[in-house]
Amino acid sequence: MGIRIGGHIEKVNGKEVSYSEFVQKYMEKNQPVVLTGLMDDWKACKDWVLDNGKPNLQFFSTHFGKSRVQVADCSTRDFTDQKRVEMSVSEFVDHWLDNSLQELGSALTNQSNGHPVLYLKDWHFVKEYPEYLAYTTPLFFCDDWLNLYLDNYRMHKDPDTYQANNEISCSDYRFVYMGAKGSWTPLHADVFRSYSWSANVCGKKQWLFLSPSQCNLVFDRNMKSSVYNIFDDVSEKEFPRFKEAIWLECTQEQNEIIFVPSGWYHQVHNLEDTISINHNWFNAYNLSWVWNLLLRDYNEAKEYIEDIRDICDDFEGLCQRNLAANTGMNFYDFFVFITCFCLANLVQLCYLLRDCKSIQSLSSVAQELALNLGSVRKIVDKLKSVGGLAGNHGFFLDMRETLDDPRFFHLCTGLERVYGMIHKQQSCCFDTKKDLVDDLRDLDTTRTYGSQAFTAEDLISFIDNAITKLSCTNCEGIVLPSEWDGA
Ligand SMILES: O=C(O)CCC(=O)C(=O)O
Repeated sequence: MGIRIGGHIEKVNGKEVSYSEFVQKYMEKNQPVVLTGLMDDWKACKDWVLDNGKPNLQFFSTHFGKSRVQVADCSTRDFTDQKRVEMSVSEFVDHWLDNSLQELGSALTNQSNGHPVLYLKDWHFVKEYPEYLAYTTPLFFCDDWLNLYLDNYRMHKDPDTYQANNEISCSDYRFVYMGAKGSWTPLHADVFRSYSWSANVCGKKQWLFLSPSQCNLVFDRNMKSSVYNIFDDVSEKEFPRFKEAIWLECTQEQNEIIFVPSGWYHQVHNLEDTISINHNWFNAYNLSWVWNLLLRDYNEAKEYIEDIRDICDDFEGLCQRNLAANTGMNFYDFFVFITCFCLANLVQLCYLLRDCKSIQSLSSVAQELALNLGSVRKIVDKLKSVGGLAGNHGFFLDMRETLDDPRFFHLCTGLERVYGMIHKQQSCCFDTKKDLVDDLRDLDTTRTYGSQAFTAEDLISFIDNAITKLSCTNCEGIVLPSEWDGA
């Protein structure tokens, strides 16, 4: 029995959508959409595609052939994913070209060539070739805290498992995918329950989506494992409610970009030889998805080792280590991450409000920063309510040290550039690092509340105190998000 298709994904011309419309209709409502018209000037669309619309594989061998990449064999399974091997881009291209030739021969004799379909995935192309500007991230996807953070910091530092050669693979969530017709990606929801966008430089993809409200339907009775391939003959005994699921379908053509919202399960098939560019990201609008996943995975990690609690010296520490290994970050990593963004948003807010004389002159950037702070505060409150940082063995963010850290300065200038672009406002440009740091110091917040955020309570006090002080000096200026008090 096939799957039930309940509808298709909306397609709109990206040039006719404003940023605030995109936020309201898609990011806030967590709805998928396909955007056209946003890839006109991409170098990738010229260099990577032949006149007949096929991938220019020779270009990859010539210019990027030595890169080591992860390649999935689409006919194999490794738990929830396909088996992967590492090879060079040249080897991958040779295999692809070989296979196409044999495919042609087999088509003539009406036989399958029996070769595996390989799919190059998760290639950190931008990190590896920063000078080659293959594309520009469309404005809708620029408020990206995840990649901005990873451009400056590591998400999880574990001295036991740290490997220098792992640098690239943990470095960011900006990828290139390349696969021949027939390559595919099994059913999944994205890492950290981030948003993602995926742009077809050439080729065509079929996407099948399941909304988060129906995701329980693809799980087994124990809610432990999910269906791998929705086109398989899925066992009713194992997945009793699978047949109730109603899917949304989309055929994504060349030069179209799909926005994948948080927590939507999806399966993807390359209907033609396809190259795509793909980012994962999160920001104030989907931060709660990240937190909810972390909490769920933490509870699972804890339950898994519950029977050794009594003989464990540091049970909580072990839970957090396992959480980081399975999910890619733990509560402490997340706490340091949000504290850092909280500080960066405050720094910018201080800077903008310094010269603000009245509410009229308060920019939409400042409103956005206040909204971000409100969203972070809400999450910190949730972290507090589950006692999420109990047993914190020295994981904290020293705010004063952070303010002096060049990496933090880069993060702030990155954030400032993004909101300047989004709100089409003249970048105010922190003239010097000193400017930026002095502004927050002027607020006296780090002095009053101490400089180190160890606990969720510390961070809440810090945010509230900073906002109160800012509101006193620029009173009517800041319009706090309505849910500020009731977090
Ligand atoms: O294009 C693909 O094969 C998979 C992409 C994907 O799953 C995603 O962007 O989340």
